[in-house]
Amino acid sequence: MLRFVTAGESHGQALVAWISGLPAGLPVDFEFVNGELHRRQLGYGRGGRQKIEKDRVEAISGIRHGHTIGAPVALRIENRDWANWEKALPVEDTPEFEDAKRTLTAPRPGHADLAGALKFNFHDARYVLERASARESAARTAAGALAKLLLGAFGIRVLSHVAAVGAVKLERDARWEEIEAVCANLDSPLRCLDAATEARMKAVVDEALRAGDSAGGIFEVVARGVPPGLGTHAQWDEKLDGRLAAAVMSLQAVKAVEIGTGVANATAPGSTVQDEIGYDAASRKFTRPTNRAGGLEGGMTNGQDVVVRGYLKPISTLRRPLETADLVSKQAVKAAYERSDVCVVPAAGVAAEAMVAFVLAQAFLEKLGGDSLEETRRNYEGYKKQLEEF
Ligand code: EPS
Repeated sequence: MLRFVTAGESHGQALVAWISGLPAGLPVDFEFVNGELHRRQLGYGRGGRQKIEKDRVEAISGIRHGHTIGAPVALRIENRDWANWEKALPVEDTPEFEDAKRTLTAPRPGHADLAGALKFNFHDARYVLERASARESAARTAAGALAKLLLGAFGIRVLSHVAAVGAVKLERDARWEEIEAVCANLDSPLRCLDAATEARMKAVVDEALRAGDSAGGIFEVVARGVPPGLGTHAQWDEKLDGRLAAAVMSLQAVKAVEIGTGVANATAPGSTVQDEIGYDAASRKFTRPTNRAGGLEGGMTNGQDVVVRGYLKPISTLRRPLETADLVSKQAVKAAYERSDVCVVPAAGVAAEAMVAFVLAQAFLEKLGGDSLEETRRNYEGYKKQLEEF
């Protein structure tokens, strides 16, 4: 069973990802993994932290001589900012550092601060926010990069672009080639396909920065080359659309997930929503003129591109803070402000690629997996033959 978990606080020593269930024999291209980490750090609207961090992964286990060995993989990403936090967040109880503590008692509406403080009985939200921070998504991106390498071995690719920042939306469909190009362009400010729209998106970020506010938006993840039949209709918790939605929703600040054109479909007549089915005798494949289903029908992939959108609320740390109640005094105060990003839609999109890739890799291995890459490849070739002969 392919799975991963992460550990690490935003300003602790490091982030860690533990991945289990990868088949043996998968070549691990660390340049690719580090490239994914770099992509996640980009984006117009990032704060000062990204000038400190230069995320790179170190593999501690499960990879030898450049290949997975069928054992759990542990990855570590150093937090360079730890040097500035050693006294504030020491591992051992060090009373001499008491004054260095950076307590946070004015919970930010929308952040995990208050719910976490109540849950764990902390009168300082520091420990809660350290783990709730979206910094954790760097570890997910590393785990997802391994999933991408596995999928890539079978011709499956997962990319994303930014479909909205604030109220400024890309008002047309994205072609795969455009998504490829914008992902390859590391100088793209917001990973938006359309230059004029991107300029208006940048203005939204500028205005949020000027006003001490923050901006949300929408990212769209697209997976190409996914064979039909991953996931299943047969059991609620195995339906792939539900699993993808949970994975993307679990990313920090994502508050809604859409598959294909799911939102618009809800208010349109059924005849204009379903994707009609054709057959191309030459390629011996079923075809669709449209992909409103986002590549998923009945909880299974149908061979079309898998399209998942995430809706990100604006970041809850505001330079012009909202009203809150102090955790200790219970008095009305302004919410805490500490260094933060203003807009993270492009970064969240990269983390969402990782989540989508990981869930697709899970479903792929459930159907076709073997203990080694060669065994998985044999299974995949057999399935491809079945599809060709259908
Ligand atoms: C975050 C607050 C900021 C972000 C951080 C997420 O960190 P800091 O408080 O250190 O400035 O930059 O995201 C990352 C560090 C990252 O790598 O994505 C938060 O509170 O969620």
